[in-house]
Amino acid sequence: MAVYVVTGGAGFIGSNFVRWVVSNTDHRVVVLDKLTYAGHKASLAGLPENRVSLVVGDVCDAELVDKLVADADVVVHFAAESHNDNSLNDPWPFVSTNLIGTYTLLEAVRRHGKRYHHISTDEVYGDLELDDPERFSESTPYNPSSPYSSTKAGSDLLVRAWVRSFGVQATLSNCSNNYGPYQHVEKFIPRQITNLIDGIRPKLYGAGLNVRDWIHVDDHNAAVETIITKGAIGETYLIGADGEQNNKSVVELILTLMGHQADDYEHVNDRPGHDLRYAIDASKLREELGWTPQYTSFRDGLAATIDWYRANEDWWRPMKAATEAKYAKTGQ
Ligand code: NAD
Ligand code: TDX
Repeated sequence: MAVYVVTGGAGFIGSNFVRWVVSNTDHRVVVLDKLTYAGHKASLAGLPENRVSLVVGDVCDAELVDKLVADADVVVHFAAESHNDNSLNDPWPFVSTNLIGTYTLLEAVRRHGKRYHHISTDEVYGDLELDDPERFSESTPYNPSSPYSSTKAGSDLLVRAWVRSFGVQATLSNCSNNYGPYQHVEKFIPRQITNLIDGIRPKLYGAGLNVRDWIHVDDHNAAVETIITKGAIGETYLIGADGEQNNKSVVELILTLMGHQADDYEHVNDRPGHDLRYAIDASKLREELGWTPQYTSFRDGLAATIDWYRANEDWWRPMKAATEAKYAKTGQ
């Protein structure tokens, strides 16, 4: 039994990680989450109180972070400002949480000699051409495009420097686009599902030819636990499940699965600086640590996700109107 401090554990991937840890290990979890617009107590509902507790606070609060890290065995850092579109409207929270928050945690794990796992994204590598045979690997040079991805890239570099300069016991993972339950309705897949429930047509940025490499959130989280238990200190592991799809085909599949005509969507303003394609080569994780994804059918995973949003309107309804009001301002 170990004590995990999970930052951002009330967000999408973090809350699914907490559920995964409760179901698959005997660890205790202390969630540190600021409960921003993206964090919800409801995402942790029903979890056993003797295994999971929530501390509402900021990863930039050095005193609080120090206290929690002192009592932890492992720190898993999910907390971030995570949405590219928001980072284009107001970059400051991204600089603060993603960079200063990571710095604050690193200083605490350094002081207390604790194991640290850093959650990051494939977006740090920039984007690929549609016809590029290469995919991102651990040796791809960093080339981030947006305020979001550049602050994530900066946070990764802080971790690497703290490993090399101070001997911090850290691992890093960079994952592709996640889908599954408890994802905020600002993100692509839940936005389209909840739009359709509300009788609104799905909205594709630009021509919809941009490609994302989809992975189910439980596969991401199983990989994270694998890296925490089996990964080599100082190493980076890319996480992906060979799930490349362009946005148009994802929208067409959502429409079909929800009983609509596949072409019943609309094109809206494109995202400025919109990355064209992400694609992950996860050979190192598969071959060195033996991880394999369990969700092999995107269609089945998406159908289950649609069912979840249909059954859990109480969870997403409170955030829907404000999210769409924000998009209306940019014509998206
Ligand atoms: P999310 O926006 O759903 O959740 C972020 C959580 O962090 C929220 O609960 C929020 O309240 C909390 N938080 C934000 N600022 C905080 C602060 N200053 N102090 C404490 N808590 C704070 O994000 P997500 O999609 O679950 O992403 C989680 C992590 O995974 C991020 O680091 C992100 O970069 C990374 N990631 C996400 C994806 C994806 O597809 N969503 C893919 C790869 C990597
Ligand atoms: O309404 C939409 N229409 C649309 O076409 C929205 C919200 C998005 N899109 C497009 C933009 C992207 O090409 O869909 C794709 C996915 O968009 P997002 O869900 O915003 O994800 P993305 O920008 O790819 O970033 C995600 O994956 C990597 C997460 O939000 C990041 O946190 C993660 O690092």
